[in-house]
Amino acid sequence: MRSQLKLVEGIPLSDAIVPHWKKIYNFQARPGDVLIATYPKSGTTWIQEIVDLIRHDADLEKCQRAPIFERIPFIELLYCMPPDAETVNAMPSPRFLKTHLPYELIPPSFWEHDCKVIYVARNAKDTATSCYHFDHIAVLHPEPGSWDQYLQRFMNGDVGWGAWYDHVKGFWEHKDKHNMLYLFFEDMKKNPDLEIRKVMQFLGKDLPDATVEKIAYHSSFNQMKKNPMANYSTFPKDMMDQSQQSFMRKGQVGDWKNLFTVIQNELFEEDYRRKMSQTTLKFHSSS
Ligand code: PPS
Repeated sequence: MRSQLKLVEGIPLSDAIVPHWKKIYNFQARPGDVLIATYPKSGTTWIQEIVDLIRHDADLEKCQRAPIFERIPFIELLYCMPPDAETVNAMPSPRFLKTHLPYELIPPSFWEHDCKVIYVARNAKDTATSCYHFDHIAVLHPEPGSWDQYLQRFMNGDVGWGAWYDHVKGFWEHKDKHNMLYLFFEDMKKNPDLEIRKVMQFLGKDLPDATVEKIAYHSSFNQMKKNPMANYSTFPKDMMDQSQQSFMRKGQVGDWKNLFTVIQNELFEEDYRRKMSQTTLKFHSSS
């Protein structure tokens, strides 16, 4: 059964999440917890794998102890699929957690405890492209419809977790108020070692060059695609049907060019300029 979207504080969320919203918003973060926050399809799983590798000094056995969605649980799903809230409450500190919630909806306990937040942003057109492909296989999202219909909904923010524009700007504009590292998917592609070092430094880890190289290798697209603990192949099939298309789809910058028509691109750019005109946030590969 496909999810429908329902509004929470004006943000469309899956109707699998909405009945549990109060409990999710009241999630009790603990001092030392680290939150990975992203808009969907922006490199969440990639940064999760990097963080887990850093945390375990690139010990592969430890990093293959469980699928990524168990190692770094997704707080919005704690009341509709495993790992559940009880399991997450029993995890030793520091816990590493994932969310797609926009800045305004982050459970306040993360800010109260000054938890570290790692935000990864991906350029709008590749994000829309990845979301569109993913929505064909992910039951938690409504059917995407045609690409043209989907793109319109993306531009209107009528998609799960709301408008990309508000999401990336929300964290960007508040990053200096918090213990937050703001990264870009495109930078991670261009120079993974450099971005891995930023994460290490943020997490207070000092690892030798050889370990950084090992982390970059094992978190590369090709290695993660082959790794059942990173590629979602163990995720319930009734929630994500990878028979037609893999979760680890292409992992590229600029794949939007294979989907946007010239006219769609022009309309998108015009709308983008309006929505992003008041921010200092700039993406390197959005055109
Ligand atoms: S989710 O479901 O929102 O948590 O998805 P998320 O992990 O944020 O995003 C999935 C997209 O990220 C790509 N990906 C990677 N790209 C490059 N390198 C690595 N290691 C990597 N891991 C995941 C994945 O392929 C999805 O992007 P697309 O463009 O669809 O391929």
